Amino acid sequence: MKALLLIDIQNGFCPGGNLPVADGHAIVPIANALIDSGRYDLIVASQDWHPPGHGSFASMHPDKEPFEMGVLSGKPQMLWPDHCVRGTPDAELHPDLKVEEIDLIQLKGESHGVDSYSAFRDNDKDALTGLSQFMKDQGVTELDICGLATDYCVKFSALDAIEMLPEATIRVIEDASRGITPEGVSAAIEEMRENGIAIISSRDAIAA
Ligand code: VGL
Ligand code: ZN
Repeated sequence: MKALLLIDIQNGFCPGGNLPVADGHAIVPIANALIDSGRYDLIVASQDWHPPGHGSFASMHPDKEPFEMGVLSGKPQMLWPDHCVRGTPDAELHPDLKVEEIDLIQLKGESHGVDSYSAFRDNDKDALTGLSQFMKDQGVTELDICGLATDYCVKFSALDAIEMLPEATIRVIEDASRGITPEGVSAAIEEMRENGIAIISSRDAIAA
């Protein structure tokens, strides 16, 4: 059972969005090619889906600016611009993404007091989204992950996948992902490799 997990391919993370990733939109045709490849039995897309005034927003922390560190529920937290507020255009999947082929949408980041980079569980590793159990129930043995952003939600989803789906091979599709900073991306790729995640290209994913 081969699955594709598309992370947060939302307007908010594309140019023009509230937390834009450079060239974020450039992955949409690649994601669509993966979707159309016929290689995947199951396609899941995650959506960052914050309530207004989410605790990860710098606007909720007096004297803090976006991209500064702050504290959320007693833990260090990178503070972000207000982004992907549920029900707003910023939170919608990119309009060109082939959503009709997506089997399941996994929302995340809905609790005020904790951020959720991973599509599998909150950052404090406490509350699960249910996606790992769903994938186990579906018998997923191979999981390819891509999307936005490589150095945050893609990385944390892949690291959780390795831990929470021990039966599955986990691969991250590098050219179908983009990151917030170049240094962050290099460090994330290294950390994922060290943890047993294969880093591949979309060409490998479609061919193999
Ligand atoms: C993300 C920062 C905040 C992501 C989500 O999708 O990588 N990054 N919320
Ligand atoms: Zn977020």
